[in-house]
Amino acid sequence: MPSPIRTERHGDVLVIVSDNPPVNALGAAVREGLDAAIRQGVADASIAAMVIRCDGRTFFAGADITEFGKPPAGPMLPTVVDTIEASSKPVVAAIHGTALGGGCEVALGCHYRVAVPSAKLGTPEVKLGLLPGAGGTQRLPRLAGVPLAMEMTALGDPIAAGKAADAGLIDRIVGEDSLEADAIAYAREIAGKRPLPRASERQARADPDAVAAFRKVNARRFRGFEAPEANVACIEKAADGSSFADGVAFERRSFAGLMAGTQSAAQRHLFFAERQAGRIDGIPADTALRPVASVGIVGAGTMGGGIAMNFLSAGIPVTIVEMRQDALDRGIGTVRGNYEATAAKGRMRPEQVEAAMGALTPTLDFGALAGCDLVIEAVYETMEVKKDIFTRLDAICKSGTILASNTSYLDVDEIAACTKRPQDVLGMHFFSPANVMKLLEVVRGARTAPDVLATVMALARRIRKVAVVAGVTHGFIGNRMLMPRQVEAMKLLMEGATPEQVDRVHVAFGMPMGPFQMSDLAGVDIGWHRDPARIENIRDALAAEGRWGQKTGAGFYDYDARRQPSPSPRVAEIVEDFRGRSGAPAPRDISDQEIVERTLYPLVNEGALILEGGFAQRASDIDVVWIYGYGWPVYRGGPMFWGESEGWDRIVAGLEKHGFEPAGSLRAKVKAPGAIH
Ligand code: 3H9
Repeated sequence: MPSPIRTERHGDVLVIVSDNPPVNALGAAVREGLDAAIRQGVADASIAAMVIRCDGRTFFAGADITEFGKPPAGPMLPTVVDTIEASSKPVVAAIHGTALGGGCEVALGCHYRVAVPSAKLGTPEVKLGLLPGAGGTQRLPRLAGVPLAMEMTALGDPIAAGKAADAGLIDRIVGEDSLEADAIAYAREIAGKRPLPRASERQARADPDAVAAFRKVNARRFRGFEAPEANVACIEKAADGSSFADGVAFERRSFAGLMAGTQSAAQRHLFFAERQAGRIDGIPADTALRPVASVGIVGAGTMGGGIAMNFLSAGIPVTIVEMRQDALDRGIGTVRGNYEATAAKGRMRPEQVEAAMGALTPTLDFGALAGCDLVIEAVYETMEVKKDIFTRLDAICKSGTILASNTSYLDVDEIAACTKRPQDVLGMHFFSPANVMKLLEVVRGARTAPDVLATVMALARRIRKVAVVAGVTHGFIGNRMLMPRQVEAMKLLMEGATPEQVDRVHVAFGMPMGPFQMSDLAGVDIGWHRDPARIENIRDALAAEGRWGQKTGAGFYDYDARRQPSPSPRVAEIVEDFRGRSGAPAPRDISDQEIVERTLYPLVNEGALILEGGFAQRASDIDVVWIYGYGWPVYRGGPMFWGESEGWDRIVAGLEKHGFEPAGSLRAKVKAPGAIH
């Protein structure tokens, strides 16, 4: 195999070039080549300075994540970075694209850094449950100061070249199209300067109050995660007067500890899961896509408006149809209000708000959808209403228009069957609030054409969603798995648990909220038959009393004027009443562990059944659904990853103990452990 690293002489400057597509990850061959090239430059008396740059779309995007967990090969990255820094001749990093993680650390090991204006620098290791492990936590604060180093490492977001230059991380911003030439010229300028500026030889100083404030401000965001605090601790170490060597030793220990833990394994799993989710089994990657230059939406309610915003924000014009003017006005008002709120927070410019609103055409005329490339129906969940809309769309839309339903449960094949073009029909299940939530379940009907599915999956990327292909099954992936959890949560109430206890266990697990908090937020009346005289379960009783959740100030909890919940004596009475009427045994103490086993194990089991039925392409897709659609804690990797780390034998035993029938594939896993696919 030829080395991905080559060297090119430009007079007395040696340019070291990496060509390791797609993102110049620092795999073993790259590290080996870099190490050898630096030594070559140092040894060659005719070379005065060196430049490191990358071919392709980016500077090194980090260590090669696929190597993690495998036996080490070649020189280790910290050693390579030390070799660069120790060079007796100046080394200049020439940065374009993204210098991330180990790539940023290579740049920090260089004596100088130049970058094009569009370049970004970052240490996103925290998003993989890690920290910069090649001296980054020690060099970064020494160069950029503790506050920025804390932000970059513990939050993981990259910064633009301009900001990096202001912070002292970049020595010169060079021409967007003349990176190499400008870097060589810069190398010649500094070639004779001594001593060489080495980050490791500088001092960092921390303000303890600022560090404490940083921890406090981000406490919520860091809840449950191990890596952010480990990053902060390393930055503190760099600034507590310890030697660079001691700081690096501290960093190495922390890095190794995180790498061996389940959180990082979970987060690395998600990195690849998210990228894998976009691939459609059985459809060639080069399938010709249908152009989507205009979108129609039926229904300007909360969902319709939120869905519209995704396209408007991506510059795709939207025609939105309602039946009544007041509903249309209300919907458009909400869209504008949302954009203006974003602008007020400084995340959008007023002219961007106007551009987005200018691309929105509100109308009462259904016929205005005729020319749209994609029409998404977002009305309420009644099959008859949906069928009526699809029949009308079928009659008016031009040939080739993709017709999508935003249904959360209904049979997409049945909807498609009322059209003469079932091949053009599929589900696009957005999650509420649709302008915020990243997940999109793309529901592939039995007759959905491959190019229709491929087009919508590609479109999802354009509107910055994480899309997952689901099959036609009640509730698709996410909501189908939610159902057993909700059923069991209600049973737990009858047996003696309280909504507070069940929710607390879920929040402690890392979910943003528990099943009862979720019901109160979504609306206890969702799916209610609307007959106050017909009370068959606790939910009916709540709904009949107008306890519809947060919106009515009462649900499974009581709410004060600021929507702060408190335990509800009335709910306790209702539960007690039901218990009496149904002849259920007296309430008993229920352990937190039982709540986990009875609400989360069946959810995982349902995931296995979904896979067995072919309604999800792969287990990692299910994990993506739960992370991006339901707030499953990232550090637990999604339900299927968690099931494996919990142990399939434990899951199966727990299911059986509580009277559930474990999926066949889970039983099989007990005999042959490993990941479920
Ligand atoms: C680290 O550096 C640890 C060190 O501190 C310590 C060491 C001791 N490795 O995202 P894309 C693949 S940890 C291997 O679709 P984009 C990716 O899987 C690392 N593979 O492109 C995909 O493959 P496929 C810290 C990688 O343009 C393909 O490249 N660095 C890596 O949307 C294209 O990726 C990071 O965490 C990698 N490091 O975004 C940066 N990176 O086509 C992680 C990507 O088969 N990477 N791949 O699915 C990113 O954030 C984005 O990939 C990037 C490009 C912004 C670079």
